[in-house]
This record gives sequence, C-alpha cells and structure tokens, in this order.
Amino acid sequence: MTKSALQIARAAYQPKLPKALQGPVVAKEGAATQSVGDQAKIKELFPNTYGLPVIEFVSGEAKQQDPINVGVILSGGQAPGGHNVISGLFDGVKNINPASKLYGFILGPGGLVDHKYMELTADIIDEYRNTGGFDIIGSGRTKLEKVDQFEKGIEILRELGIKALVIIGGDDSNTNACVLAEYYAAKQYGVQVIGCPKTIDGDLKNEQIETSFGFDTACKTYSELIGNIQRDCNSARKYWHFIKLMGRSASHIALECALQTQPNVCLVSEEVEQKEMSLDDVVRYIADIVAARAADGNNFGTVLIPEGLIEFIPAIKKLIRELNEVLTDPATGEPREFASADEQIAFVKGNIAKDNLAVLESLPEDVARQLCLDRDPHGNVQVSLIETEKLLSRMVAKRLAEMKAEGKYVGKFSTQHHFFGYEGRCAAPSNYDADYCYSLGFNASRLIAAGKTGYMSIIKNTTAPAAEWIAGGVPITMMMNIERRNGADKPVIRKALVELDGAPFKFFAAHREEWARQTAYVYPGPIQYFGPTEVCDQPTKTLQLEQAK
Ligand code: FBP
Repeated sequence: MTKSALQIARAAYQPKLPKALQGPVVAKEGAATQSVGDQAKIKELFPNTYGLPVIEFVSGEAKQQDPINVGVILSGGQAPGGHNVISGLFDGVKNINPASKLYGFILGPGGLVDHKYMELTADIIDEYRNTGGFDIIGSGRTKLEKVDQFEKGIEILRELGIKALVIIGGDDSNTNACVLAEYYAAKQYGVQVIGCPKTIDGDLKNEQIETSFGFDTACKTYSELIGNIQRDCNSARKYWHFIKLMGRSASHIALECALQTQPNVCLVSEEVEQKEMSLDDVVRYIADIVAARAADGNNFGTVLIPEGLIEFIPAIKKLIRELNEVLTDPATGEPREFASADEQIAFVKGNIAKDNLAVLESLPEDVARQLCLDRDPHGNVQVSLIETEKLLSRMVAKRLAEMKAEGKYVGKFSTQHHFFGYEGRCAAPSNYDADYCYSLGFNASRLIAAGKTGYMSIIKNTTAPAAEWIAGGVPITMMMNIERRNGADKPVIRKALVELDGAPFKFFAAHREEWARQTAYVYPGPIQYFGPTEVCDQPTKTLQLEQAK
C-alpha cells in the first residue's frame, strides 16, 4: 500500500498515556451510583449492572496475569481516532500478557451476530496506528438488542475463547453494550462488555465523560474548511455561503466551529427549540442579518446550520414524534413495511393528526418526504439527507425579495451551499484525539483486567497535559433514562444537547452580534501534528470553556 509522507511520519508517533496507566494499576472504587433518570425502572431492567461505583485507576503493584482473549467492535458513524482505541486496546491486552489475543468483528455489531471476525495481529495494528477511519475492521449500524443476537454472539465468543468485548460507539451503541453486558451477566456467561465513547457529534458527554472521541478532529477539520471559505468569501465579496454541519441531533459541532471561525450566523437548534421559533422565524433572523450587512455594503457572509435543526423546530418535532409512532407496527414494535416510498407517504398522511398533517404539508416536498421515510436502525430521522442549507437559502432569498419590495433591503444575494460531515469523520486524528483514543483503548484493557462489565472507559482532565489525565470507568447504567423510541419506552443513554446556560453557548451568544455585522472571521488552518504545543495540542474551544468554569 502506498503511503503519504505524513502517514509514514505519523505512524511513528507514540500516543501519550496518563501517568496512572503507565505502570501497574489498582481500581479505586467510589460510592454506588444512580441512573440520571427513572431510577426504579432502570434498576429493575439492569439488576446485575445497576448502581456500580465509578472507578479511578491509580498506580498499583505489578502482578502476573493470565492471557485474555478480547473482541472489539466499531459501531455506528466513523470518528477520527477509532484505530487508536484499537491499538491502545491491543497494547493493553498484550501488556497484561503477551499471549493475549485481540479479535475484531467485521463491519460493526453485525459481525458478532454473523460470526465475521479477524484476529488483529501486531503487523495489522502497526499499519493503522494514528490513522483516521474505521477501515481496519469496518463499522456498521446493526442494532444489537435481541436475545437471538446475543445468543449468536456468545457462540462465537466461546469458540474464540473471548472473555471480554469492547464496543466502540455512540449513545445508541453504548446503550446496546449495556443491554448486552446485563444479559451476559444475568446468564453468567462469563463475558464482560466494555464501552468506549465515540461520536463526532459530541453528544455523548456528561459529568463523567468530558467529550466523545472524534469531536476534536472533526470540528478542527470543518473549521479549517469554513475558515478557507470565509477567506474566499472575504476576497470575492459576492457570496453568502450556507454551510450545514453534521451532528444528527445536538448542535455541538456547529457551535464549536462557530467558536473557532466566528461566522456571521450560526444557528443553534437547542436555542431554536427553547425560543419556540418557527422555520419562518429562523428565516427572518438570517434575512435581517443579510440586510444589515448589505446596508454596510457587505453582500457576503457565512451561515452555519446544524444538521439536526429541522427536528428542533417545535412544530416539526411534534410532527416527527407522531410520525415515529405511526411508522411503527404496534404488534411487533418493528418499523412497518411498505411496498414503496409513495405508499409509505400516503399511509402516513392518512394516519396523522390534522395539525401535524398541516405542518407536513407546509414543508417543501423534499423535506416532507424525508421525514416520512425510513429511520436508521436506531429509529432516528436521517437528517443528513435533508438539504437544510438549500431550504434555508431559498427561503431567505424569498424573504429578502419581500423586504426589497418593502424598501427594507438593498443588496445582492447570491448563494453557495456546502454540507460538511463525511469530510471530517475519517480525518487523521489530531494529537488530542490520537492520545485520548489510545488512552481510552488502553484503559479499556485495565477495566477488563479488573473484571468489570457494563462500564464505559473514561479519561478525564483532558485539558491538562496527558500525563495528568485521569483514567477509570463509569457504569453505563448511570447515564441512562427511559425515552420513547420507535413507539415504545426504552432505556437509553441520555443524549447531551448544547446547554444554553453553559459556558460555550454563553461565549458565543455574547459575541454573535459583533460577528454578524462585522467581518470578524478567524482562519484556523489545517490540523498540525508536529510543532509548537499551542498549535498542535489545543483541545476544542468547547472543552476549554467548559473546563474553565
Ligand atoms: P454516530 O452517532 O454513530 O457516531 O454517527 C453520527 C453521524 O456522523 C451523524 O453526525 C450523522 O447524522 C450520521 O452519523 C450519518 O449517518 P450515516 O453514516 O449512516 O450516513
């Protein structure tokens, strides 16, 4: 395989580990924990994995340990650093005992069920250290939730002598990891299940998890691109760029990119919901900024749009809730099957309440269609397929025409559209993600050696130098509550949305008027791997603002 010069140089990078993980460890246990919501129900559903303590690893005595076979699964959307989680895990299990083995299940959780796997040897691992992507074993979105899947899984785990499974995934995948941990514990199958917090969306975080891996690199990659666009835009001074940014639900990515690049407009879905804004309100907000800049002679600008915006507009949120119910077969709890998309849409229209139908019919046809069509395996609307950037720019153009007629706008409005998502999910991990991921993987091996199950690997204090990072584990049940999914109440990890009283949003809100009117762009440039620490090792602005509290 031909490699780029950067790939060759980067392969030699040795990710940093927290001091506590650099030698033998002992698990220091905290007090018993509770779930974030619906405690009684979660306790009842997870009798074997509920209430466990948070763990911190501290230096301990070296002891002889038997070899252990471990399996690993990459689940859901790609996120930079996945290969480093696996290489950290590999180094960790080999450090427990060089005869330990690591097996990777192919193309996500489906690989466990279908018995598709490969042994990850040192030669293979070395090819992937510090690289982006999930291609070492591939990823997939198969939802692990049924007993027959768990039973198929245990067959292959037994065949390979695997005693622990590490699931690298987002909130949905870690919810499944917890269900699997509970099932295997209840059945006394002797297989531990450990999760790792992955997702570029940044919405798997809480008191215990500072950030999900991949968020840092993805945001820096998008911010580089946004900065480049802003320089182009400030050079030609003739376009408004509408830029949609990935992040299925929460607006963390859009907010972080705004903090890094200071665009003219950045929408934050959580604020749109809190202010109960309609689509028209959002359009007017943007159009007023376009008009104000035009009055200053600036017929150009940038608008950042979080991918999940549509779902947060209260009327559309209510509509989606009913669509989710209607699209689920109450007898099986499974999605209803339709012969064609048109049949599906007709069924939906015939079965939803009048007010929701009115909202659906008020939407542009392409958006309405996407809302009515299939969900992903976890029941989410596939928002990445909705072209919100085009929808908004069309509507803003219409509003500006009205304003022109009313004498409230004089200017030119030419647009360009972008969607940044896939461009950043497999970028080579930043130093932060390279170190953080390697530590998460290595730490997972320590949770395994400590005999834990139903835990997520955690690394904290990550705005400090890596040596001072804190390593440990948090019981997954601690993050759970009951939510309505696919027409049923289910235990799930609570998603972290942007907090409007949190430091990152407050900083943004305090500066956005200035950024809207002035051209205050920041051009972050590409991620740097070698060079001064203030250039190469900065965590996200979100994390810096959150940790400064
Ligand atoms: P995960 O939550 O699995 O990490 O995936 C997140 C994400 O990258 C979202 O930002 C995006 O909406 C979605 O995946 C796209 O999914 P797909 O890769 O299936 O197109």
